[in-house]
Amino acid sequence: MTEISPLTTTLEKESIYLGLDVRREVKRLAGLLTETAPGLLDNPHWLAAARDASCALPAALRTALRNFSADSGQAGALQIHGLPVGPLPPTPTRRESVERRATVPASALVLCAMALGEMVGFEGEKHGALVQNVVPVPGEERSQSNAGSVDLEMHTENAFHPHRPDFVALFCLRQDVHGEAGLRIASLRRAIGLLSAEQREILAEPRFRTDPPPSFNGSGTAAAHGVLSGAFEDPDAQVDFHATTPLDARAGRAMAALREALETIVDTVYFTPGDLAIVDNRVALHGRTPFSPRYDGQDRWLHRVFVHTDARRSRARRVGGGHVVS
Ligand SMILES: O=C(O)CCC(=O)C(=O)O
Ligand SMILES: [Fe+2]
Repeated sequence: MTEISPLTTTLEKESIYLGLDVRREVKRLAGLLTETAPGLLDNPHWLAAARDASCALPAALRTALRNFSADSGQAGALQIHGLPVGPLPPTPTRRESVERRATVPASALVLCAMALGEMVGFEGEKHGALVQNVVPVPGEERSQSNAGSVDLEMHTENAFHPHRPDFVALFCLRQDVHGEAGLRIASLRRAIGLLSAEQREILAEPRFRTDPPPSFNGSGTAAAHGVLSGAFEDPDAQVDFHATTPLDARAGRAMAALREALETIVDTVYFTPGDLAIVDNRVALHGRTPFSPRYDGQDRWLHRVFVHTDARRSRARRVGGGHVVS
């Protein structure tokens, strides 16, 4: 039997509250970016300015982000409270909604994301936009996507994709009026000790398949893969409990055990506006509790971005070296 050693991770804080001076400075930097030509998030000139501005973030915030990107800790997630949001229009209700304009909240999110690595979008998802809206959409209530409002099953983001994000950042602009919607985060680092060595070995074997959603036009791998990979004592996860299929009965039982272990340690985050949650998509899964949208312009509204720590690795899948992964 393989020996299981305790994990040593170093991140001290899972949640940080920005002080007044830091808030003011982030707001000032975000404000400058709203005025930076051409004022469009997906534009390379604007992104270059945002990358520079990210380096000027207050040291306390920059340090927290840098340490988190080096080691996301037992929680595999970081929450930052107190980022600027400002006055908002009604919550969008359209499908595939994205933010293209350099607004204050989008700029604040980009400033933080750029401190972790390079932002990417996916061609098959929301037109490759870097900043996407996570909003409930009428008619999509039951969909297993972020447009739905039923329980969203725990998943690795874009689990099927060889260049799935390293980090997923979700920034709250508006919470739902009933306060029901919660982002659920489950760290594999907290769950792994609840599994037997045999279950972990099965989970690491290519006995699972994750199909891409139809919008991705068959890109990605439908080849069999392990749900766990890398270090036995601190593995990476690749699983979506809606989209991943075990290929035999023992694999199915091991996957069910993993699901139960994750449910034992899952955390639920109820946002207030200005809260940012960054999930390390390699070691933590996320999902969402059900909620009751009203489609009255006051529904829950998050911005979402994806980050790669090493953009070079996906170069063959990014046309022209841009930020959209195919
Ligand atoms: O709505 C949420 O809190 C999370 C939705 C989600 O999984 C996502 O946008 O990737
Ligand atoms: Fe997700």
